[in-house]
Formats: sequence, C-alpha cells, structure tokens
Amino acid sequence: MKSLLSIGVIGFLLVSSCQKEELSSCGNLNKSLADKVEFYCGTVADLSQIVNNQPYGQIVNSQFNSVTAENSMKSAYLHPNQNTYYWTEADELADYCASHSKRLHGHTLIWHKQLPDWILNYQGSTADWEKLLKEHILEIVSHFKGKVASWDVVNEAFNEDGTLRNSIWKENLGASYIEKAFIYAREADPNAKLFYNDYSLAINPVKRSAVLNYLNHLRAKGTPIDGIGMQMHIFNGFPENIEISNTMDEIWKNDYLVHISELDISINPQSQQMLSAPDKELRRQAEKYLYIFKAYERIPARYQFGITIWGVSDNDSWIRYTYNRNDFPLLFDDNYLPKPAYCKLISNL
Ligand code: 9MR
Repeated sequence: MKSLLSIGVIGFLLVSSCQKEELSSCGNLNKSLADKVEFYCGTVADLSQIVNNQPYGQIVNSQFNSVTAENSMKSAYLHPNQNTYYWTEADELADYCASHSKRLHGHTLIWHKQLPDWILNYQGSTADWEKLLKEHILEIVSHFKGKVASWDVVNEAFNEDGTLRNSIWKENLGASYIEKAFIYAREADPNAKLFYNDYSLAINPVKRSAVLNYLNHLRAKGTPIDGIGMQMHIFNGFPENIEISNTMDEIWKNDYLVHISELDISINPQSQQMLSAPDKELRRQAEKYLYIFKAYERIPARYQFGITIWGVSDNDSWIRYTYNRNDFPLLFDDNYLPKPAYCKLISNL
C-alpha cells in the first residue's frame, strides 16, 4: 500500500514537473507552431480582433502561416443584396495576409447557412438559379483572384445518412449545383485549390463513403476538385484516434489534398457545469491535438494542404456562443495564455 502510494506520488510529480517544463518552455510565444511543421499551420481569424485585440493579433501573427476568415467571406457578408457585394472587411483581411506572409483560405462559396435573405427568398426558374449561382461564384472568386489561395467551394452538402442535404441550392438546381460550383470556381481562378468541406467525416463512415463516392464520380466526369476539408470539430472522447488517421489516409489515397480545416477539441460535450477546465481533460486534449498533428505529418507531403485551428482562444470559440456551454476547445485560454495542448505541440513537433 505504502509503495503503491509512493509510486503514485512519484508518478504525479513526474507528470506535473514534465507539464511545468512544457508550460514554462512555451509560455513566451518565442517559438512558432508553423515553424515546427513542414505543412501550413493555420487559424481561423477575424480582422477586427487582429487589429484591436493585441494578444490575439500577436498569436495569429507569431504562430500561424495560414488564415481562414471565420465569417467575413460567407455569402451573407460578401453578397448582401443581389447587386451589391461588400468587400471591405474581407479585403482588409486579404491585405493583412499579404503583408504578413499568411496564406488565405476562402470559406465558403456555397453553403446552406449564412445566406443573405435575398437568396433565401429568391424566386426564379432553374435557369435564373443557375445564373445566380454562376454570377455569385464568378464575382467572388474573381475579386480575390491571386489573393485567396484556395476555396471551400461547397460546404456541408451531405446528411449523416449519406444522402444529399436538401438545401436551397439542391431544391432549385438539383444535385448538379455541386459540380457547377466547382466548374465556375475553376473558371474564375484556375490557380486556386478547390475543396469540398464537411464535418463528421472521421466519425461517420457512411457519410465519408458517400462523400468520397460522389466526389470521385464528379471527378471522373472532369469536375475540378482538388481536396477535401475534414472539419474536425471533435471531442476528447471521440472519434477514436485511429478513425482520424484512417480517414486522412482514405482521403489522400483517393488522390485528394487533405485539409484539417476547422480543428477544435471539445472537453465538455455533455454541457456540464464547468467553471474551469479539469487538468485531466486538458492533458487528454493535449494528447489528442498531438496525435492529430503527428498523424498528419505522416501523410505524403504532396497531399498535405495544412491544419487549421478553428479559433484563437477558448473565449473566441463558436462552441461557447452556439451551444451556450462552457468549453475549452482551443490552444490558448481565456487570457490568451498557452494551454497544455499548445505546449505539447510546441515541445513535441
Ligand atoms: O465559427 C463560425 C461562427 O462564428 C458562426 O456563428 C457559425 C454560423 O453557422 O459558423 C461558424 O463556423 C462554422 C463554419 O463556417 C462551417 N463549419 C462549422 C463551423 C462551426 O459552426
């Protein structure tokens, strides 16, 4: 009993001194996550926060070399009225990226959410809808040509059972809206990499197969699809790590670039009362982040588009305001201080 106790104490001391070492060696942000890996390491970011929130801006600037706009490049923002485009905020983000050597990933051209009212209420023939889709994509992609390296062309088009989601696009154009969207995006910027982006791909094999089969079928017809975004809004407990790496493998083996496009790891999926993050969960989270980065490192470099983290600090995470629960899914805490997950990555990559 006594020796068991002392083994336990030594174990605890080892874990905590190790953690302390990791924490102290990562606290000053002198190192950059992006420098630690051979692929792009990105974050979702909001320009007003970069400009007005000093620690946020410092993290984006020092840690990442790729940026995705969280909202300002979605249809409701960029295309508020049929004949009006609003570029200001997205242009400013593009200028920031150009002047700070960040790759800019465009998110997202065709989605069933964050649509402007005029599209939601649009009445027209199939030909009118085709014109709408075409103009929307050509206008936006042309505007950012040369500034945006890649686009999520179609986002979340599938249901969990593998059928196509019944969105406003599908209702009015049938399934063909997907291939058309890719064709128009390529027409507007032949150099931009074009992605299909979705969630649950690692967790749900039925959806994953349906997406891969469908995209393969489109590509066989010549549709220009370069890659697949695995969003990866995941949890400490699931999916299993092996499912994540198997999914990455399945995607590249089907000859698609792999983008881990919206990574965050929730530690409170059951919405429990949680005033602060339990240490044990933070350690599990750190291990899971590291697993994902290491698994990603192993896929062939020519298929690595990058890993994008969906938020800077826990306080910025969409999870808190969407689900109204306290959660701690990101690499930096509410005070923009590195969490064990960040330290784990910076010390072990
Ligand atoms: O993070 C985004 C949040 O600020 C918005 O309120 C929300 C609206 O649906 O969209 C969030 O981002 C989503 C992304 O665009 C697509 N995949 C799921 C993301 C989290 O909901």
